[in-house]
Amino acid sequence: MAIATVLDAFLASYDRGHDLDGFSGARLAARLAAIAQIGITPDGGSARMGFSPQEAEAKDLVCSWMEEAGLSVRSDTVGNCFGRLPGLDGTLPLVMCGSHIDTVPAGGHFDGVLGVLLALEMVEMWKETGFVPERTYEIAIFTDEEGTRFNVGFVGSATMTGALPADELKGLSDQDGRSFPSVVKQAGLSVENFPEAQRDLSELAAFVEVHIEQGLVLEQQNLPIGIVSGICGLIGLEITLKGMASHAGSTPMNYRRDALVTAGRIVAEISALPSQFSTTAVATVGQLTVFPNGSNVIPGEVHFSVDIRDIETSSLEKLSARIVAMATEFTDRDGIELLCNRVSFAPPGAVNKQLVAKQEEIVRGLGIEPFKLPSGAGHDAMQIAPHVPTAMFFVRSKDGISHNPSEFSSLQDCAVAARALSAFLRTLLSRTNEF
Ligand code: HGY
Ligand code: MN
Ligand code: MN
Repeated sequence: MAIATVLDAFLASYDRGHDLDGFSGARLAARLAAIAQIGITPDGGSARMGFSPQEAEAKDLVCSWMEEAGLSVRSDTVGNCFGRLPGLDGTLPLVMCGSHIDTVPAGGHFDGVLGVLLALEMVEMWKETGFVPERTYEIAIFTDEEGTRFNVGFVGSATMTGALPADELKGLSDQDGRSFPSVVKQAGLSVENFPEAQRDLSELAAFVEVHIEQGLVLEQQNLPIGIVSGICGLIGLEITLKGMASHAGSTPMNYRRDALVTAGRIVAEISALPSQFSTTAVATVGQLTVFPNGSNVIPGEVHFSVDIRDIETSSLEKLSARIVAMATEFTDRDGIELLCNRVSFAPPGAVNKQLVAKQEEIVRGLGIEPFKLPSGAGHDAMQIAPHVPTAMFFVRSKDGISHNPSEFSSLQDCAVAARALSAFLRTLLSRTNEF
């Protein structure tokens, strides 16, 4: 759907009766539309790569709203932005809530953005209802969650936790050969200063992220929101096959070392493997480039990505190992050279059981059946979960579509998510709650 359609539909079908507890559907819709305009693509999607001018512009816009709402705003050396609402007792560990606003190359308007805007909507709601938190409340906009440019995701959140040392980033280059340091330098940052963004996570009592589900489960359950029971881990591989470029016309078929034919066999087999390991395992080849990429040249070299996910580390690792073994088998048989690099790894994210129980109570209190579901998608929350009690809410995705301009969640469902998030955070922000 083109942006006007998505966002017109967003507000047009909204019943203002859902404007409860200080929530304003019109304010959320206007802000989502304003961000959607930044990096809009010809087909009405979003293109705001990490460290791009578009991501920076969108972060600046949200930071201006945070300042207008009376928050003190800062950004760290990796480009994460934080808006702080001081609590009555600043000595207590704080509660953080947030997500990301960078996108995949032709993404939608809700992935990450909804979580950031709802984190800010809390402050607006609490101003209207006179709620003052005992603990400090901090909104986070994590930079480069998608990792679109360098195929390493969660750069902002993983740098904040210390899970991603700057040295692992310095050697990266994008598809145009641009180095990571030079790209972040253009964004006004220096990878040398990234370590200063690492945070003492004992300052955080809890982390909460609201995100669109990006799947079909809540729609099938006919529920507006769900409670995330765990976040799939992921392994990223980069594979290069080297054959022999040669003339497409004069080279007999049995005399070829065609890297693309072997790559095709491997890609097809990758799609068949996950079900042999678990019902939640998935594997995707999302990027593939052919060299020299001439219609009359036998492909000499092929590069492709493999994105592997599962909720359990053991099956995730076994699937990854099987994919590498299969690729080795196929390339040996075809006389093709294989280079395989593991470029990213994020362990499965475990949410906090006590927080989940509190979420269930809150959702039930809204008259909605609490429903727990795993996240097949990765989120900044999975970087923080090993260090800080963490919880996530999901908002229903229309037709389960995401990473696509047609990504859509209804404003009604967002209003329900806002009320659940507000009630949940108000519990966490009281001094008496220890998790
Ligand atoms: O890839 C993911 O799961 C997320 O969208 N970064
Ligand atoms: Mn995403
Ligand atoms: Mn996301």
